Amino acid sequence: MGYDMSSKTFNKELDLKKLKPYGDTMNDGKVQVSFTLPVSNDEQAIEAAKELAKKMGVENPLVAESIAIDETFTMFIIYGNLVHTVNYDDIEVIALENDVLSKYEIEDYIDENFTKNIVVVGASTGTDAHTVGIDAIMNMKGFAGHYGIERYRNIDAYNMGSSVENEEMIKKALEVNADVLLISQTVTQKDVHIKNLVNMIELLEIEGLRDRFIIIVGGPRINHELAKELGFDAGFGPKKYAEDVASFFIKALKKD
Ligand code: B12
Repeated sequence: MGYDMSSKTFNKELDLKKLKPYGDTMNDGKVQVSFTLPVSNDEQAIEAAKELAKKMGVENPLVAESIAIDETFTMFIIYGNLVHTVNYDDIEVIALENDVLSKYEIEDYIDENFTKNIVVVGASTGTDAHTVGIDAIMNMKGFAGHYGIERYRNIDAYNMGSSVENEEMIKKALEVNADVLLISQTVTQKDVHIKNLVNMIELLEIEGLRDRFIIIVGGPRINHELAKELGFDAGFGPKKYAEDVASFFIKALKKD
């Protein structure tokens, strides 16, 4: 499956069983990769970066940028041709089936199906100090043209901010009689998010509270499959907004 630049003998027909990246010709495998090496920026470092790229399956690596971060760290941007392919037909995902309504449709749905406002408590939990994700979902002003749920007429939203301990969030949820918990996790280094999310579910289970709330997690590295695996009701990643999550929880609450 090599890429022979000189003879250009590679097959230029799209084959979903051997899917690979596209640059300007079908199956050319063009990719850009970026990483940092803990060495100084010199010829030896550039060669090491190329060798690593080749080991990743990037043929004809071109080091487009080698930038000294300081005397002993260098960041590289490399272009090349990926040799690997995937069989697209074999790819299976556990995706959330979610019929997304508009803000106004969600408000109407709540009017028609519930006798009280929906109460939502949100936070970025554990040691996580990132607030922009949870704010994007909750803040009145919204994000990227999507109003946050604080603006929804019949949702009472409590945004606790960041670095909120799981115990503290549960306490607040009980205090305001929450229906839904929204948890944001951005930092995934050393799987800290997994430990923290598992701890949240364990705490709720110990207290016999797991089924009392719809519990949803979101963040840049969160998807629905991971969320379900960890015991959450749903998971949302990038490019998801208040309408996505609210459409999910109103219907999940209706089912209960
Ligand atoms: C801003 C920022 C910070 C700010 C945060 C300020 C603040 N008030 O939030 C500060 C400077 C504090 C910071 C600190 C750190 N950061 Co930082 N930070 C970022 C940065 C640049 C942007 C993140 C962001 O705001 N994204 C915008 C939001 C809108 O996107 P989002 O979070 O994905 O949210 C969307 C979805 O994921 C989803 N979503 C998110 N949450 C939820 C929740 C629910 C319920 C739902 C439904 C959906 C949902 O909806 C949102 C809208 O679509 C990223 C790099 C980047 N460009 O992404 C690094 C980044 C996230 N940070 C990183 C790191 C490592 C750190 C530090 C550990 C650095 C350090 N060594 O100190 C610390 C950690 C501090 C801590 N204890 O948490 C890494 C994380 C790597 C990893 N995989 O773990 C990143 C990716 C940078 C990098 N490339 O290394 N950071």
